[in-house]
Order: sequence, then C-alpha cells, then structure tokens
Amino acid sequence: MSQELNEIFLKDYQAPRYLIESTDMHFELHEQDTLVRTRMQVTANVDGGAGAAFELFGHEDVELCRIAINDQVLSEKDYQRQGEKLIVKSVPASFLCETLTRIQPQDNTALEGLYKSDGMFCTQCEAEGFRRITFYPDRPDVMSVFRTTVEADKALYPVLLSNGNPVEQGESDDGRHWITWEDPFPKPAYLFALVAGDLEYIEDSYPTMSDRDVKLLIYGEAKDLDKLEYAMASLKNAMRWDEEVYGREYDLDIYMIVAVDFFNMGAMENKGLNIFNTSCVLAHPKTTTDAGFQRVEGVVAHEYFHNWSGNRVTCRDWFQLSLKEGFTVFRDAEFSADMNSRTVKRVEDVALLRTAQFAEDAGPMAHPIRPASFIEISNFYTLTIYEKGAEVVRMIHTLLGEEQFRAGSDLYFERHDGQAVTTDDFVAAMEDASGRDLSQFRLWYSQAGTPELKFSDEYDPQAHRYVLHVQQSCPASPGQATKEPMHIPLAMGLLDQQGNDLTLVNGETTLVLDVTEAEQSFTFENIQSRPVPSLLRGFSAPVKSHYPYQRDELVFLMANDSDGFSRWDAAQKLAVDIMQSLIHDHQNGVALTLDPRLVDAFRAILEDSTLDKAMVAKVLTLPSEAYLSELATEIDVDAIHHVRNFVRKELAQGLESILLSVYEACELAGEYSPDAASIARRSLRNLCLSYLMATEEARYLALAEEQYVNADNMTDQSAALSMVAHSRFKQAAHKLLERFYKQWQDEALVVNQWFAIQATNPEPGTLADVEALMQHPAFDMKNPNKLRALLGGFCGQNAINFHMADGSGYRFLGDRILELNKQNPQVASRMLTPLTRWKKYGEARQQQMKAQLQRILDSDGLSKDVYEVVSKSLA
Ligand code: 0A1
Ligand code: ZN
Repeated sequence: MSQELNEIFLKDYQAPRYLIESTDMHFELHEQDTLVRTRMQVTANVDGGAGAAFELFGHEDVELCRIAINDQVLSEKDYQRQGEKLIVKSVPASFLCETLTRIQPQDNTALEGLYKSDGMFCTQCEAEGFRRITFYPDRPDVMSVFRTTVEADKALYPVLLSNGNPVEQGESDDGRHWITWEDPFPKPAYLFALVAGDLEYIEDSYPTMSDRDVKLLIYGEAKDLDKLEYAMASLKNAMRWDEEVYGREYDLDIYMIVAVDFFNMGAMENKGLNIFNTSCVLAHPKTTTDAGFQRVEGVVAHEYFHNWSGNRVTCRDWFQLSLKEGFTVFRDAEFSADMNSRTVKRVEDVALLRTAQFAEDAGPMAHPIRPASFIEISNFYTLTIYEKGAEVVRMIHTLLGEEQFRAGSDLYFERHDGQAVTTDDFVAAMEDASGRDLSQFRLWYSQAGTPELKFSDEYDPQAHRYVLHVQQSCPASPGQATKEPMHIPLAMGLLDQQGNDLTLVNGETTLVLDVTEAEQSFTFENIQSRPVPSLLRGFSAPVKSHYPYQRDELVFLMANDSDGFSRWDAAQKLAVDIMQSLIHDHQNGVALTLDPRLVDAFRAILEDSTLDKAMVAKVLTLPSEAYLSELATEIDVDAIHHVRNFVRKELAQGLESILLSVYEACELAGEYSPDAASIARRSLRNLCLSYLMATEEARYLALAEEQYVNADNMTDQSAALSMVAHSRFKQAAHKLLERFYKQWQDEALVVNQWFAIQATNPEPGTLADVEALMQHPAFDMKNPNKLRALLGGFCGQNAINFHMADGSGYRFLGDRILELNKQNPQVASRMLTPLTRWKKYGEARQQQMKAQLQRILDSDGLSKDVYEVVSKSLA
C-alpha cells in the first residue's frame, strides 16, 4: 500500500515558505452546492520563502473552480496537484491569492470541514478539516487574521456566526441575508469556525479583571434552551478561575458556544466560537446524570482555557499537540478539583489513566506525548497526548511548586503570545523562570511506554535507619527498543506503627524524591521503628509502582495514610491482590473463598460516618475488569468477570445490613443540586444499591424499582435502570427499559444512555440485542454519539460479551468498521481500539481478532485513519 509512504516525521519539519497576513472568506450556503470564495494576502517568509513554490492543501472532495494570483487566473499548467497538495510553482514575494471552491456540506458524513448537523451548518477544522472547505496552507504555524462573510437563506438559517465580532450585515430581496465577522487575532485555520442555523440562545455577560464586559452567548436548538444554564454558570466560573489562578483574561468582546448533535469529539475551542457536542454542554437534572454535569463543567472550562493555552499560544506543528492539550487538561483538572472534591477528581483521573492510557502505552499505537511520526494526525488525539500529557505538566508543577510554576506559565504566555511554538519552548520557559534543570525530564516528551518503579527497603533497628531502594525501567514500545532512565518525582511519606506520619525533613511529612537513575537508594535517619512507606502519594508520576506490601499493611494504609488518594490506592491494591489470587484459583479449579480482611476493611469504611461520602464510594468500588485486564500478562476474560462478580456478591452478603442502612441514610430530600456534597450522597447510595442487587435477592430488585419510580433526577433513575437491566431479573429489566424509552424518546441524549445501558449488559445474548437495536428507529449510524453508545458500549465496555469465544463479537465489529471506514474515518478508527489489543489474549482469541484486522487491511479503499491503526496493529 502506497499509504505507508505518507508517514510524516517531526524531524522533517520546515518553517512555512509563505505566510498569510489576512484571509477574507465569503460563504454562499445552499442546500446543494455551497460556494466558498477565499482571498489570501500572502508574503514570503523571511527564512527562505522568496522564490519557493507556494503550497496549499485541499481535500479531494473540494472542487477547485478558480484560482488566481494577483488577478491572473491560473490554468492547470500553472500548478501541480500531488494528492492533497496544490503547488503553485512561481509566485511573487507578496501577492493576493484568490480561490473559488464548491463543496457539498449536506453529504459530508465525515463531520470534518463544513457539514450539516440536524439541518444546521457547522464546521470542525482541527486538525486538517479546513482543507475540506477550501485550498489553504492549513498548518498551525500559518496564522492569519480572518474576515468572514456568511450568506444564506434567512428563513432557514436566521443565525449566522463566525469567529470574532460581527461588523456588517444585510439582506437581499430573494430571502437571503448575510453577516460579516472579523477576528482581529491571527489564528491558524484549524481554529476557524462557522455556524448557520435556526438556533436560539441564552445570554449573559462577564466583567473581566480589567472591567471589560464580555457578552456570553450559548446557542442550541429551541427544545434544548432549558439545558444551557449550567454551561453558562460553568463558563463564568472558568473565566474567573483563569484570572485568579493564571492571571489570564479573555480578549474578545463576545464569547459564543454552539451545541450540535453530530460531532466526532467532545468540543472544539474555535476562537470566540466554540462548537460543542450536545453531550458536553446540555445539562438538566431530569435528563443529565451527575457525571454528565461534571463533564459539562470540565469541558466548558477546557475549551475556555484553550483561549490562552492553544489559541493565543498555539502549536508549531501537530507533533506538538500535547503542548496545548496536555497543558489544558492539567488546567481543567485543577479547575474541577477546585470546584468540587480534589481527591475525588484525582482518583477519577488516575483510574482512567491507569486503565486506558496505560493500555494504550502498552499497545501497538503507543507513542510519546510528542510523537516522532504519524500517518493520520486524527489518530493522535489520544489519552497519551491528553491525559499523560497533563500528567507531565503536573510533574513539572510538582517539581517547581505552585509559585515557580506560575512564574513559568507567566513567562511562557508573555514570551510566546501570538506564536506557534513547541513543547520544548514550554519546558524552557519553566526552566528559565525557576532555574531548575529539566534536561533529563524532557525524556517524558520523547519516550513512550509506562515506566515501572520497583521498590524494596530495609530497616536497621540499631542505627534507626531506613533505606528505600528504587529501580526504574520502561518496557520497549514500537520503534523504541531501549529507554533511558527518566526524571520521576516520587512523593512519599513514612508511617509509624500507630499510623502517624513521620516528620522527614524540615517538618515535612511528604517528600518529593528525585528518582533519576536506573537504581537509587534513599536513606532516612532517626527512624525509631520499622515504618510503612506510603509511595507515589497523589500519584505524583504516571508510572506503575511495585512495593511488596503485605495485605495487612494495605489495610493499615487504607485506614491511616494522611493522603486521601493513597488511602484509595491502598484499597485498590488490596482488592487487586485478592482478586488476582482468586483468578489464579479459578483457573486452577480451586473453590473460591474471599479473604475476610476485604470485608472487614470495607465495613470499617462504611461505618465511619466522618469520611467524605464520595471517597467512601470510590474506595468501595472494586477495580474494574478493564483495570484487572490491563494488569494481567494474559487477559482471561471469563475468569476476571467471574471473580469480580464473586467478590461483589461476597461483599454484598457480608455487609448487607450496613449497606442497607447507609443506603437509607444517604437519601436526599429537596430539589436536585449538582453540588459536591449531594453528588457524594447519590454516588454512595447508588453504590450500596448496586452491591445489594449483587445478592440477587428479589427484595433488592423491589428496592431498585422503587428508586426508579421515585427518582426526580437522571442520576438515580438511570442507576436503578442499569442495575435492573443488567440483572438476571429478565422480565423486570424488559419492563423498565420499555418504560424508560417511552418516557424519554424525545430526548436524544437520554436515548443514547438507553442504548449504552443495553450495550453494556454483561448477561448472555447482548450481541443479538445490540444488532436489533441498530435497526431501532432512534439509532442513526451517522451520529457518532449513538455509535459510541451502542457500538462503543458493546465493544469497549462489555468484555465478557465482546470477547465471546466463538468470535462473533469480533466479526460484528469488523463488519461495522468496514461500513464506517468511508462514512466517518475518524470514528471508524477509534472504534477499532479493542481489536488492536489482541496480543494480550489467549491464542484462540488472538487468531480471531487478528483475522478481523487482516480482513479490514485487505479491503479496498481504506481511509488513512483506519489503515494506520490496522497496519500498526498487525506489524
Ligand atoms: N481540540 C479539541 C478536541 C478536538 C480535536 C479534534 C477534533 O476533530 C478531529 C475535534 C475536537 C479539544 O481538545 O477540546
Ligand atoms: Zn483540548
């Protein structure tokens, strides 16, 4: 396949030959052909531009009707087409380039470029969607000011939006109207946006720190107008937070968010005109779960924070993607931690990282947070770039401390405002502001894979000396056989036998050790008795850590560690250790018995009413099947599923009465509110109910049904529904699912939850249900949210069914990928992920998974997206 030749390398980066000073666009939107006129004022770049050819990019679906340089229309012999490239060989040092292109947004199912979502026009230009609109040097280091005129039928599209401020408008006799928008900030084309539709909005204003009033507008369909308030409140909180924590003020007079139903990702930070997946902006107690509310708050903040970390300072090239994404995820995580419970947020982020990012880091698509090459950049919007990238920024924060980190970010923004820069520039600003040497730390940007820390220790009772030994290593990853030792900040403390923190240095009870060598030892003097170490507090580095804890020590840490995150982590380690032994027993035909220490430890936590309820719920949640799979050398799907269910049932039986009383004590009176304390009560209450349901006693089915009926909010209603739907009470499940659909059939996002609950049912027969649901009138193969709910739910979150021994789950996914490949390459390639992990399974499953990958690879017309993932998975 010639596609292999299209691999792009970071080492080949060259500065752009030409820069675009200004871009003036005119969109004539129609039901069939949309016409786009683009006028670019171009000048040769100082370094080596003059005399070079002028390169633009355009997708094959874009019809080039006309191209002119300084009013001279070019004929085909004046330029060359090479794939997506259009090369004009001879141009003056400064010139006007005009193009006219014709596109069909209504047929655009890839949802990149200009497309239609439920009758409205909208755009998605990151990373290379702009080339599906017009011919343009759409690389992030070409930044231009944009003036955009949108013209459309006034009755169908009364609202016409683009980046910046509206400056002119008018209408014509034929029922059409137009508005011109100007964005004074130079930006790369990936931040361009346009929306045209019949939209309603809510409006508010925000006084900035220097007392400018910013108009805030959130647009959606009329039926969703009552679901926009929470996003507005979150936006204002995020604006205030960025002023207070980073000293960053918003810069335009207007900030707009538009909710669209068809969207490949969560949301997009287009300058002054964010476009959001409805799932990340709409929120209402009746239709949105607590997790949904928190997602809205986090994503609204994330896109807002991009205005500085992404837009004002952007990426030089796409290899630098984590420059904006890692930093912005770190910023939004800190914001959410400040708005809600810090420890809970940390636990959630670490759980995601350790299950899904660690798995990615160990798979065939593993890449450093600054990849060295790619075939399709859309494949690199990954957990590694985002979440591990955020962990790397967090480590810099840990190493420098709050104050110096802020000095570093101030310097970064000041030094690079208006520029397109690299991750190295970011690290350099942090170094320059703090005086700290981060040269070894930079390896985090170039080495893939999850480092492992192996600890051992010794205590000398005569000398009162404790020594902690650390070995670090990092497994090989594609293209990187060996790794250098990294600079790993290790936050740790020592507990005495009573469970109190020992004071280590300067009155500190938590130290950050610099682990920098392959093998290192740290000595602690004046330690009166053998301590229990608390390691990697707060998860101070994205690594796997191994210390030979005894189960009793983990129980001790669960009860005593002063670090909330580490108490949760001790509970996870204890449960993992117990479940791994049980998996071993199950595989060897040994009858299972649960270590009573887990029941006792869980009881102690349930009985302690002083603890944060949200953390109690987290501590009592067993490690997921996905996490146990990540930890396994060879994944035994059936054993993992069986053992986890066994442990849940044993815990439920052993703790039945206290679970029931905590369930009752957590009931909330009064109106729903998504504040941290109420969310905590609901999560603990639903956790108790799910354990009680694990007993499979009919009285708890009745309790779940009662909760369903009485629920005044989606959190409690959908929790009850999924417990019943996933139970062995088939009739009750069927009845409740029907009832739920009847109630919510007009709410697309709720119907998606209904799809997801059915797709994740671990009971046998789910594949047939999913196949039937794909024919349901509410399902739409072209809508990514519905695909994620049904296909993503089944293949990605229902291991026991997806991995059925007869391979039917794999065949089903293979069929869907082949259907989706042309229709929406980005979504197709994301959905492939579960198949790419074939190496972790037993021989029989491996063969069947590989057969599907091979079948996809052998088929004609593969998109670059799917080709890259499949070919790398089979390599
Ligand atoms: N930059 C956005 C995410 C995003 C990335 C790519 C997209 O299309 C391929 C769309 C959105 C963010 O981080 O929120
Ligand atoms: Zn982002």
